[in-house]
Amino acid sequence: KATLSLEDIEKVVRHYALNTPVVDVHTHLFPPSHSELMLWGIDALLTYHYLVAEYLTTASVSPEEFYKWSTTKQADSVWHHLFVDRSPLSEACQGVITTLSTLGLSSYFEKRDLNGIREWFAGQDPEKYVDLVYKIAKIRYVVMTNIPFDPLEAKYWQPTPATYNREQFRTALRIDQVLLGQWSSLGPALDSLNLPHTLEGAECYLLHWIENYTPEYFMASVPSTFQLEDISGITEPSKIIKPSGGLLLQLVILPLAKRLQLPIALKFGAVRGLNPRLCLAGDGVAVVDVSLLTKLAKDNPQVKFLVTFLSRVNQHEVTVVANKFSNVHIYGCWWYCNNPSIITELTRMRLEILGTGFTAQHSDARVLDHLIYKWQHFRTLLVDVLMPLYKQLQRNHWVITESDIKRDIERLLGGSYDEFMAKKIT
Ligand code: REL
Ligand code: ZN
Repeated sequence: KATLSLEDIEKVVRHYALNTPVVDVHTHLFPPSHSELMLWGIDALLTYHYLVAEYLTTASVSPEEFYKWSTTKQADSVWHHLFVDRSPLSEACQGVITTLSTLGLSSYFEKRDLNGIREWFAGQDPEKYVDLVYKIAKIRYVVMTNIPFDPLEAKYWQPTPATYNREQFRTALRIDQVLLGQWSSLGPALDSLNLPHTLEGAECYLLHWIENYTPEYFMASVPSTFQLEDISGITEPSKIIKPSGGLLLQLVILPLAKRLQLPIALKFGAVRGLNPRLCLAGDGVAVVDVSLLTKLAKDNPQVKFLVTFLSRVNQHEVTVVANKFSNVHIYGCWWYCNNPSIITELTRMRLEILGTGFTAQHSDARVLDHLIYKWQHFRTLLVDVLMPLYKQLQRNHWVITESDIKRDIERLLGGSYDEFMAKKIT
């Protein structure tokens, strides 16, 4: 084997980091078959909740007033306030600029011509636009977030699922309401299938949706108030009416996950409605107790946990947990951690502790076009994170070949996820 020179290492790392097709393990995207649920184009980009939050903290308009406006008016105001009256420096603003520029629309920048940009998007066909975005962002497939409790979504799945390209979009069964023990949502959902408000009813409901979606995994945001229950004294679980989120996790979700070999993706650290006036844009972040994950992983060695944490403060501790439990797999730099400075730090730290045994990024895209900037920004940072590691190996005479680098980067961008999902655990 001939080792690569330092210069060649740089070229090869850049080539594979920028071009390897990715698995996007968590998004909020929908295919064109799901009509109004599929968000794409400039107005959806400008009204992304990251930008809305940035806008509302300095514009002299109340959230209540803003949310009464049409999407076009909201987008106009965000554009003027964040892109015309000031430079688009934040990561969310940079994302819009990277996306437009990559799509070849930078000729509209000089005049800050939002309507020109709108006209370009109006000329796109949704189906073809999905193919174009996947090609630009080099996406193998994305995993959606499918919420059965949401009637707007459910209508695209029942009585039979809409037809869409299943090679581009995979499903995930989102169960936040279950972990919250939110019976105001669970009750009507179970009623729709004539099921009792019990553990058994919840299990039947979930099995129904597992059959409908064939999901990759269960996913839930773990509420900051979440607590495991002491189940040792429970003798007649079937008699419990409206069980808590803890009981639902321990007595329904975990056993199902084990029986069906369906991993559970847990997201820790979101504080919903930190400022409720901001609606979707109002969620915050909190440092959480990582020992909950450790306990789950230790007590359920036959259940696979995909995990991501929102607080930067929790990252080092959870990386060590992932280094101890083969049933724990870290994915992505989530939301408030999806900023270049934090991505660089997190990815380097994870590589130093886990090697390539994690999934380096997910986009969390809500708007199809987000795939373009979220992956482009990440890929560029990945080059800078990997280079010093390969250089050090090279300086120490470790032979590095192109296929080594290709293999490592493939793992970070989806291969490790595939391996984790496929492996047998005991
Ligand atoms: O899936 C989640 O819980 C979060 O990623 C979302 O709630 C959040 O709004 C998302 O847009 C963040 O990137
Ligand atoms: Zn998300």
